[in-house]
Order: sequence, then C-alpha cells, then structure tokens
Amino acid sequence: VLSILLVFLSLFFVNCTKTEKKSATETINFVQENYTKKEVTITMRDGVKLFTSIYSPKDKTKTYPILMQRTPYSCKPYGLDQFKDKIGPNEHLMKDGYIVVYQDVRGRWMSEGIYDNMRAYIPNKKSEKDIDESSDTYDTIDWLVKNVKNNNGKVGIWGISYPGFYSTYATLDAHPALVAASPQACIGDFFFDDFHHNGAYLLSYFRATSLFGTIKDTPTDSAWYSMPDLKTKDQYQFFLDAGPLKNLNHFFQYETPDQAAIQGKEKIDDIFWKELTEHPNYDSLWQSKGIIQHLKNIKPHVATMVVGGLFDAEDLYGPLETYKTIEANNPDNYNTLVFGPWDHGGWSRTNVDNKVGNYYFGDSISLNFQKHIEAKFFDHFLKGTGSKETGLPEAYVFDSGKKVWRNFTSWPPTNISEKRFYLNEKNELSENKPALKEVKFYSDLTKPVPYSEDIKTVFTPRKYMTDDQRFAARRPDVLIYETDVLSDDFTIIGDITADLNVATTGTDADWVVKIIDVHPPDAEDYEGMQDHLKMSNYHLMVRSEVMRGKFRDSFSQPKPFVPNQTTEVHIKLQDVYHTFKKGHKLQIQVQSTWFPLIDLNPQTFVENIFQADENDFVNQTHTVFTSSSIRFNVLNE
Ligand code: PG9
Repeated sequence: VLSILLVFLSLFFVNCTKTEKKSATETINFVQENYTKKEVTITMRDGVKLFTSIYSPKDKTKTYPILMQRTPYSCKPYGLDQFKDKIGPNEHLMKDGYIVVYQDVRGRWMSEGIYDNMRAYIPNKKSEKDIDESSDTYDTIDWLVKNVKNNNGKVGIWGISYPGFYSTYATLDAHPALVAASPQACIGDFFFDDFHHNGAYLLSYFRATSLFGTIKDTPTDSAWYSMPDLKTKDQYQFFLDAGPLKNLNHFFQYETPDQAAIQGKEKIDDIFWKELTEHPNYDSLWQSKGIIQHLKNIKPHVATMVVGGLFDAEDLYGPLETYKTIEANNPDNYNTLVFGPWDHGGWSRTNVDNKVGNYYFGDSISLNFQKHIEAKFFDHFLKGTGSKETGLPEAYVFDSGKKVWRNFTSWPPTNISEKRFYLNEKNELSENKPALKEVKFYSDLTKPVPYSEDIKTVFTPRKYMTDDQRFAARRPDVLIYETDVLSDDFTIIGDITADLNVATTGTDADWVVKIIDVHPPDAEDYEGMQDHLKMSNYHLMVRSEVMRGKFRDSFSQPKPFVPNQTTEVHIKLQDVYHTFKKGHKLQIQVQSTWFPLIDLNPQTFVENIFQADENDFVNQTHTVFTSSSIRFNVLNE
C-alpha cells in the first residue's frame, strides 16, 4: 500500500510541475500561436525612419483596431522569429484580438534620428522640418491605418511612464484615427517628476540619469551606461562619501578610453547629465520640455483614461496634472482618472497579492483593473460605438486607509472642505492656532536622515513610499507632530498644503513634510511580512514631498534665506485618498535631509548645487514656528 501511495504522490507532483511549466510556456506561446509579426521602418515627414514592430492576429477573417505604444525602452525582442511573451496593455486585450504595435521613438534603438529627452512640443508647425513626438505619432498612425491589413481604422495608444508621456503627446494635434489614449504614470515635467521634486535633484535617479545620454543603443547594448555597478554598495554611505554632486561627473565620462571602444558606438555627449548639471533652475530648457502646458484643444474624438499609483515613486505629479489639465481645458472630452494603491506601474502586474514594498492592500486589485476597467475602456472606444457612455466612473480612486475603491463624479471631489492643523511646540497637531513658539533642530549633513531603513539601489527606490517611518520619528533632526489616538475615522482627500513658517542659521535649506498613518499597537501582521517588520505601530507614509528652500517663491528665480529671519515656505503635496481609521494616529514629520533619495542641500545658498564645493556644505540649525500648519481636504459626507 505504501509503495502504491508513493508512486501516486510522485506522479501527482510531476504533473503539478508540468502544469506550472505548461501555464508559463502557454502564455509565451499564445503570442506565437495567435499572432504574426512584421518589422517595418516608417518614414516621418522629415525623412527620418522609425523602427516599428507590428503584431497582427492570424485570423484574417476579421478586422481589428490598432493598439500602439511608443517607447524609448526598445521594441525588444527584435527579429521576425522573436516574440514578446505578452503584448498590449493586458492579457484580456491580447486574447480578445488587436493589432499591437511597438515603435522605437526617434533616436532610440533601431530608429533613426536624434533622441531628445521629453522633446519640446511645437504648437504651430511651419514646415516638414518642424517635428516633435506629436508629428511622429501622427505620421506613424497615418501609415499604419493605410498599410496594415485587417485594421478597422481605429487606433488606441497606451504606455506607462515614459511611454505614458508619449501617449499624452499623441493627443496633441491627434490623427483622426486616434480615438483612445491611456497615459499611465505619465511624465508631466522633469522638474517635478522623476529627476527633481520641487528643485531637489533625485540622487536615487543617479543611475537612471545615464539612461538616455551617453551611448546610442543597439539591439545588443543596454541603454544603461556601464558605470560601476553600485547595487552592491551601501547607497547611503557611497553617496555620503562621494560628497558634492560634481564628484560624480566622472561617471559620465568614459573613465578609460577603451570604454568608448567597448561600447563601439558613437558617443553622444552625456547630454542629459549636462542638462541636469547646467540647468539647476526651472529655466526655459525644463519649461519647454513640460507637456502639461500644452494639454488644450484636444480633439473630442480622443478619449483619455489617465492611470496612476498613489505610491508611485517616479511619476505622481504627471498623471494627476495630466488628468486635471485635460479636464480643465477640454471639459467636453471623455477624460477619466484611475488612481489605485500601486507603485510605479503596479496596475500592469499580474500577481494576486497587491503590495507596495512591505505594505499589503488586498488581492487581485491590478487584475480587476485590467479586466473591468482597462480592457473595457479600450474595447468600448476601439471596438464599440465610441459613445461616451462607457459605464466607467469619471474618477475611480482607492482609499489607501480603508482599502476600498470609490467612484467619484469629479476629481478632486467638490463636496470637500478644508481642515487645518497647527504644528505646536508639544509635538501635537492642534486645530486651534497655538501661541507663537519656536522648535529648533540641528541639521547635520554628515548624518542626513535616511529616506528609509531599507535603502534600495541608486535607481529609483520604487517602493519606498509605503516604508515604515518610525525610525525617523525617533531622530532628533526629525520633528514630529501627532494627534491623539483617533476616536473616529478621519479621511483626507485631494491635495495637501504645508504652510510652514521657518528660519535657518544658513542661507538655504530643504524642507521635507511627510504625512504618516501611525498604526495601533495591536495592528495585525499579514502573511509574508519581513521578520523584522511588525504592523504594530507601523508608521505608514501616506504622502511626502520636499521643497528646496531657494525655490520657495519661484522655481526659476531662486533666492537665499536671510539667516534667522522667519520665512514662509509653502509645499504642495500630491493628491491622496486616505482614511486614518479609529485607533490610528495622524502624524506629521518635518525634516531637512532625505538621503540618498535626494541630494544634500549645502544649507548655504549657491547658484548651482551641482557645482558646490565641500566648504559650501555647512551644518545649520533650523527653526519651525508653531504658526506653521498643514491644510488638508476632508470629504463632506
Ligand atoms: N519615468 C520613468 C523614468 C524616466 C527617465 C529615467 C528613468 C525612469 C520611466 O520611464 O520609468
């Protein structure tokens, strides 16, 4: 009996493994079994040819809409016999049958031309030489609808992050066949997304800075400049030891002549590092690259669905400003918003348990979005009547505290009112304005406040935005202000403003404000948590933002602080939807370093921090006055 049992069990396990392998292989084979692949170059109006991959359903008895993506990250894999293991925004659309198109944007990978990071839009083009990503998209769509067999004449575009930016761009001077665009985690402006936050340089992006500037890519070469792999180093110590930003310049020069040879490619000057280091202020360079300013006169035939993550460490400003600006400038267009408990691009993943970093929000949140929201949006406009009655909400936003979705008829909601808390000298948040007192802290640049206890690689610490912040609350250079234990739920929604009154013994300073949900001592752990982590007293960072003090009154005209003079600093924190549940506490943290997420402010005013010297970096004492306050919006239910 035992031997029969053992045989049965071994057969069972073998079969399981096969099933698992079969399902993985099945996904990869689905594309090859059901789609054919073509690779073409499409000639733009100025003669530049853009490389384009076209996946078409094998069933030629029907017509299909075109779903396209334009990307700086390559159409890989290249080659007619090389297939992506998944195509399109999600598996439902892939299986439903679409013509799916990927294009290397101008100057990237297999496409001709010169790459330009967030190429500036040209509103009134005068000649064929006036090209931008809008004209490249128009010319591409025009070629596709005229040349790709079995297309139904309707085109949708989607993309996450940089491809999200190109999706937004497609809506400008849109081709008549473009009827649906879904910019997701879309970059809006590199001075407020990705590389900067209110003028502070994201050191955590250091490795990404090289992404587009140093070598022209080919199908065999990574876009990542071969700088020493910093992943193995203690990022905090590495950047602390490096000192001033200019000490990092050498990473963007070929350290040894043979590196150019190794790359064997034309060496494009490290354009982007130069742009960053030579343009520290929000000058015409950055202003020209921002796309938010152009989101007007979008043709009514272009329906938009903007998607973002409440805990997106890369592009939070972009999707929110994209949706709001389209809504404000094109009120009659179909324009909707989805904002969920995701990090960068989390909604596109297929894992069942939806977590951001260490924090669990629920099961199948991204899977349900893909099936019931994203697929429905594209099917409706690309295969349906195209009416505005999609059955989808204007705004579908997740309450990151209650962990539930809610439909809104506008975003931000109109039934809201302000709620202001003052930062008093007893570390409390008080609704009544306290007597004027001052609270000081010493900002020691040799021991800056870490942005997390779990510091990740130097490229975009994608998951830090839900990291526990109790370690920071225990530091003398982090001021904390909190409510008593809440006797009722307290919900904040929309944007937040920190209206600080501060002073410094120096002439510049960064001001970081963090909104923290302090969990009760008996908060339940959940399966799979890291051993050291306990949900008991977890300090969930709900929202955070920095203002580089020199930019407090103007991002393009920075100015120093007058030492010891009370100064106003106002910081806008991006939209939230969060219920602090009964038994929790609302806590505010204020600090002046956030390392190595952002670079160190010398705390001495210099024209360009990228060129600061060692002696510019001076420890200072900062003051936060009790007249400082935080303005929230609360729902009027
Ligand atoms: N917005 C993201 C990014 C841009 C540039 C460099 C690195 C990251 C993204 O496209 O993922």
